[in-house]
Amino acid sequence: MNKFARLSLFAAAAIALTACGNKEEKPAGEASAAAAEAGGETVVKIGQVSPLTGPIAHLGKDNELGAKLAIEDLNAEGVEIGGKKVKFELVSEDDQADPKIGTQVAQRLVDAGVVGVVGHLNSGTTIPASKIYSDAGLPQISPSATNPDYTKQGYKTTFRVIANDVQQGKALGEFAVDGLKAKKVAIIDDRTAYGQGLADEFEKAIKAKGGSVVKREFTTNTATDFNAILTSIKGSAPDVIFYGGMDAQAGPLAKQMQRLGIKAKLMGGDGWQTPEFIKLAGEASEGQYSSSCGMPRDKMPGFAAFNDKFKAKYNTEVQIYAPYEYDAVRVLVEAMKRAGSTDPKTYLAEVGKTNYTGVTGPIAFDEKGDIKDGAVTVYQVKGGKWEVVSTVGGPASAAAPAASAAQ
Ligand code: ABU
Repeated sequence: MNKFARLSLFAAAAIALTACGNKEEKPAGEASAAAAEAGGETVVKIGQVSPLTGPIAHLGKDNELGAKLAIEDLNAEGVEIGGKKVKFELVSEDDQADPKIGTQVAQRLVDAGVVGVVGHLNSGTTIPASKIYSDAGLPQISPSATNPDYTKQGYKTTFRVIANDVQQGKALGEFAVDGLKAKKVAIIDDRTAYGQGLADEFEKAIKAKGGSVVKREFTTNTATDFNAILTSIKGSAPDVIFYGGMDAQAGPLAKQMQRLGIKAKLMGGDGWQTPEFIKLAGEASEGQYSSSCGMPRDKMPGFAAFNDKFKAKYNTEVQIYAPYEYDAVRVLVEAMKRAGSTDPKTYLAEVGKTNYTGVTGPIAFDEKGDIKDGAVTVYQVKGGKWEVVSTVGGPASAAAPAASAAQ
């Protein structure tokens, strides 16, 4: 090989190495826009995050299946964006309901080139992860995180498709005093962003209504023995015990209340308005109250069809957030369609302009990214099933009369 040939070879190798380096250094947001082209279809990745292992894995899997169904439906329908056929791919991550793992998997999704994220499930993971998505310019829609702080951070990328805990805590507090005529309440929370935040809002509402909080106790989101707390609460003889947390704790808590002969009603929020609570609490679930941050299922325009399809495909019942997760995926894709682009830099602005009726009802966002006209529905377990008691807020057609003497 002569000197000129050796130099040419060296130059070619240097160019090739530079090209490789450029590819790896491409920012995650741009990598996502450069979605892989396969057989004339552009593959577009959407991320979802929820706890797929641990005490609330049943809820995390419910969310994941909601997203999976949306992706399957979209691919079956065939979607064109900006004149190109698009195939959607779900990239699902397990954050174990742990804030630290939540940020790690958020970064993994950014690096994987997703163009938007549906999740996380828990407020405690959704809030810290939102900075990572905001820095990457990725729209994030939570189907379930209800702590108000999520959308208060000033990010342009944060959205949620359910009512928040300011609305939920107020609705529950007012229901306890006006509906159940409770004068004395005891409050327990799991010290998570959700459980503690909701308990704080409930306490505010109780006090605003003239009720009194006779005990405030706390536990953790992995505890299963509440006997010491309940024994201390029993002495204060509350009318209602409020639990801010998830069904994995609310179930055993209800059972232990019954074993200790506590007659107070147990009340809480969307974290345990689930079939799993009834399963875990057994007969101790009967008569207890909790709420969801949405309309009753029979008032949701698409729930019946969604439920049939979900059960037929996955052979399991909807826990709680799957339809909201389904809608969240659809909201992202509708925004891409309107923008004519799957590039988050281009379609992000369209997410905020959403005006879409999904499975769960009308979805539009306020300036912070919270759903407009969010509803809160209070339920009671009757005959081993959750029955609607009353709905506050939401589209006018969804409102049900407030129960004044439900017991
Ligand atoms: N909204 C209840 C469960 C999720 C959360 O906010 O932590």
